[in-house]
Amino acid sequence: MPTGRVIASHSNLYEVQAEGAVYRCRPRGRFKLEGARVLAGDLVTFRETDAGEGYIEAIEPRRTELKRPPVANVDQAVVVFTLRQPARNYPLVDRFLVLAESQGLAVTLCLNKCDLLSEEEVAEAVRHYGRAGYAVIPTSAKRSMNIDVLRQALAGKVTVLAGQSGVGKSTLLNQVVPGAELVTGELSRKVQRGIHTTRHVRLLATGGGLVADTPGFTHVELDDMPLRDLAGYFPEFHKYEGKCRFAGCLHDQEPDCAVKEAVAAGAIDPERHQHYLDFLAEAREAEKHRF
Ligand SMILES: Nc1nc2c(ncn2[C@@H]2O[C@H](COP(=O)(O)OP(=O)(O)O)[C@@H](O)[C@H]2O)c(=O)[nH]1
Ligand SMILES: [Mg+2]
Ligand SMILES: [Zn+2]
Repeated sequence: MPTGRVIASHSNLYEVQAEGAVYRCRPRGRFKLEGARVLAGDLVTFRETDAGEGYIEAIEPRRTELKRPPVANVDQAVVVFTLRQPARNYPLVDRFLVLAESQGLAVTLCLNKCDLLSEEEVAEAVRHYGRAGYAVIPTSAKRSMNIDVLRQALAGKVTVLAGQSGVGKSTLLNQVVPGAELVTGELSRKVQRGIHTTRHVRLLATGGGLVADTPGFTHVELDDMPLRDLAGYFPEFHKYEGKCRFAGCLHDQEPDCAVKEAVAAGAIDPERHQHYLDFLAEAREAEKHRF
């Protein structure tokens, strides 16, 4: 039986891409009994019944599984941000980064709307996140700047774009994937408010890779995040792991904390550490209400 990749999910109908052709497939009835659901991004075995149609017989084990949007086997998140229209919002950028890290995704940042920013502002943002261990691709969808660089970053991988509404995710994707024809701007916001489109996910093909046409992590609360895991989602903290006086140090009020010493010495950015503390407080609060 042929194998393929689910590139789109509708209510109970899936598009499976295999060797350049697309098959419209329904899942086997027993999936429902077993509580299994086919997701966009799944690698599946299917049986062709009619020309271009078939049944999904088996789902391969998933490497990763995102809830919002529901996509399997995502390799990376590209977190898109800007500094104007909408204004700089690093607390939110860091939240997207933590969500992506907690899902085990590789992360690249994309600083869009560079046409609205000075060279110094772009350099500062690249340096800020570079110090935290992230690559930052400066783009302007409006001026078609560095679209090829972004396209290269997506090649051969399954990617979701994440980021605040209005930063230009759909506009960027329209440039990266010619013919994508995603709705952008005010109109897209109206459509989003009106209907729930999250169950309909489509992966767009680009350079042997796939990119989700719905934004990742639309739900940005850190509800279920265990306190102790949070520091692990800040890559620049990693090299201080195990160097604090107390085992299990949360890098908050504890004395002789290697992370806080690194902040004081200028090796870790204080704003990033502050956002870590903010998220920690939020996770503490959520933990209280869990029992
Ligand atoms: N100046 C400028 N505007 C942009 C750029 N990219 C997108 N926009 C505009 O920003 C608005 C929001 O874009 P959209 O792609 O819908 O953002 P999304 O919510 O992240 O998908 C639209 O009016 C776009 O035309 C850019 O690089 N420069
Ligand atoms: Mg959009
Ligand atoms: Zn510590």
